[in-house]
Amino acid sequence: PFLENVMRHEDFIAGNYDTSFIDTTPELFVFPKKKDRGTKMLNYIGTVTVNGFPGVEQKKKPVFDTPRIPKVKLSEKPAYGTKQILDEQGADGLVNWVKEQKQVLLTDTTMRDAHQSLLATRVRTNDLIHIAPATARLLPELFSMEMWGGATFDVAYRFLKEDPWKRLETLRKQVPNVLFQMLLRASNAVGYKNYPDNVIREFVQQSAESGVDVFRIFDSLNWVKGMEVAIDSVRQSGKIAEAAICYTGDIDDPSRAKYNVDYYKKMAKELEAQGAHILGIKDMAGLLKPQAAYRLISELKEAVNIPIHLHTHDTSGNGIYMYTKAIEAGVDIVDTALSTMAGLTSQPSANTLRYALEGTDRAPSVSIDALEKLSYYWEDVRKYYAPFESGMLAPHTEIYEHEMPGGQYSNLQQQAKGVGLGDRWDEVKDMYRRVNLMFGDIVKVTPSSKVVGDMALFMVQNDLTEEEVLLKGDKIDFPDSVIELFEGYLGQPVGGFPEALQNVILKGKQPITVRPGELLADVDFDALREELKKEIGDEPTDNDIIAYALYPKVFTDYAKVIDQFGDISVLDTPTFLYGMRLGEEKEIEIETGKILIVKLVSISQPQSDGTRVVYFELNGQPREVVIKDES
Ligand code: 3PY
Ligand code: ZN
Repeated sequence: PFLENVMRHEDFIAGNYDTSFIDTTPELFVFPKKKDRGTKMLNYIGTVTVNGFPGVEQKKKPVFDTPRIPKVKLSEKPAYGTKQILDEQGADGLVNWVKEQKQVLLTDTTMRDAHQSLLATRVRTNDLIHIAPATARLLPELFSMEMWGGATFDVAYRFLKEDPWKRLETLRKQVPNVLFQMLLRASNAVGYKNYPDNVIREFVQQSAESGVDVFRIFDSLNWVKGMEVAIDSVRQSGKIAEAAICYTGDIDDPSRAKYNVDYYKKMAKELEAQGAHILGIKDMAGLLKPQAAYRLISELKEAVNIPIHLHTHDTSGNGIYMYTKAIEAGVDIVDTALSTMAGLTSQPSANTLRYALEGTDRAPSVSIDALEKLSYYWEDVRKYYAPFESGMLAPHTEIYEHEMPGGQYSNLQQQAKGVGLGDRWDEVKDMYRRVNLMFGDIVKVTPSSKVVGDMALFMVQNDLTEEEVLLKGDKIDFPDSVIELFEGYLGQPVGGFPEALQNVILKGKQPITVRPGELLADVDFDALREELKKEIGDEPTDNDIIAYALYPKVFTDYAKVIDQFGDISVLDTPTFLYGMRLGEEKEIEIETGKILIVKLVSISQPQSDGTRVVYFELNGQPREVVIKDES
């Protein structure tokens, strides 16, 4: 850089210098902070090659087959679909269209819940955009594609170092014909705590503008009051408000009478009155059994006038049987994943359900050939993410006992390992069940499920029983999340909190019973813009500001990584997770038409300061980067 500064200096170019030039021209030593994109990219590849990727223990890069992308005519526009119905006829027009369908409609969750549940949410935008154009052309009959929300927002910034808004906008361009669906945790947005009302409104508005059409809104305690702002914001945006009931317990088990059919019918009517366009039944752990599904759906169809959309996880292996009973009872839409991303803690397989319904008058009109071809792609891509698989190999019927949501299982297992309880995982699962009962039998879904998990770990770690918690509680420092739950900051559970336990946990603090949003001051977005601008040294976009409002530290950490390495979302996943092999050559398209050809030539032994020199060829020219070896 020094020589470059000299060559570019206007006095040097003008020949206006003598032997004192270097001593009298201090700006020659001011090197540009921003490195070029090529160098940044080599720095990333060097870093991940030398030090690996968090959560990927194997450092040697495996050889992967090229994913099989089905051949489609990209010159032909994707067929007319639900997106056009919404755009042309509005939310009510779309709802009427759903009601007119004889067939059961399908939502494909492959791009969100399936990988959230199987692969710790790690699937990158790069793998989605390679299959999106084919998906739009092969599955135009889908009701929707769930491809955003839940944990994808946080994980994109935190672990994948990519912008979730760009994912949404890019996919939207590629899939102009099928509704896009997201999971919204009501007042918790896509986070783990309640946010001020204006943050929820702004988040919904920006999501709608960027491409989300269907918002599945749920409250982690089934507290309808906590869903009001989110439902209203979605209605204001002109999009579809799918208000969901989280299914817990067992309507056919008299010992769980709190969550009986009447409880669900009452909540369904409340959500319809709140303005829900569609009623979601969110069976986040996969607890709804086949006969119960028939009964629940039959009674809900009587109770409300809006379409019913059923979601489940196939952990028990009963998913397809349960869906066929729900479909017999008249459910309008069900959530499925492409077969190679389905089953176990993910959704039931679309391919399997398609065959199961053959010959019935409710068979979905999706093409089996299309489902199979798209499944090949995911079979190949899933292998990239093997380090993030949970290790669950077969159905777990014990789900009916511990009731842990599909998306939580592998996370809590990791958390347990992290605190040294890896070999006591069976105890943790059983404690999860006991903590739920101790908490008064609550709904367990993000974020309430996380609190139950935190408490279960805490009790196993400290060898505590329920009785001991009550007896010695005044001397126990409970986890923060547990205190917040009992303070009412996640809302109110049906029937309230068990009082004796609440007193022990709160130690004299007064719980709230109003909507937390009523107590939280609105966020000043102008002030936030200024604050963020100072933090990242650049003008933030509106998307950046709302992301910063939701996840301040996660967002600024992400911004730092982008400053250091540039846009690494353009890398193929094997290179992103494993770096490069010696001698390997890669073409990296950093923007349309601009390609870097990178070859890894060699890596030096560690030097005395603990760094290694990584030698590359970049577009045929030798380049080297110095990487600190963290091992
Ligand atoms: C989420 O909130 O991310 C979930 O998937 C809950 O089931
Ligand atoms: Zn789910």
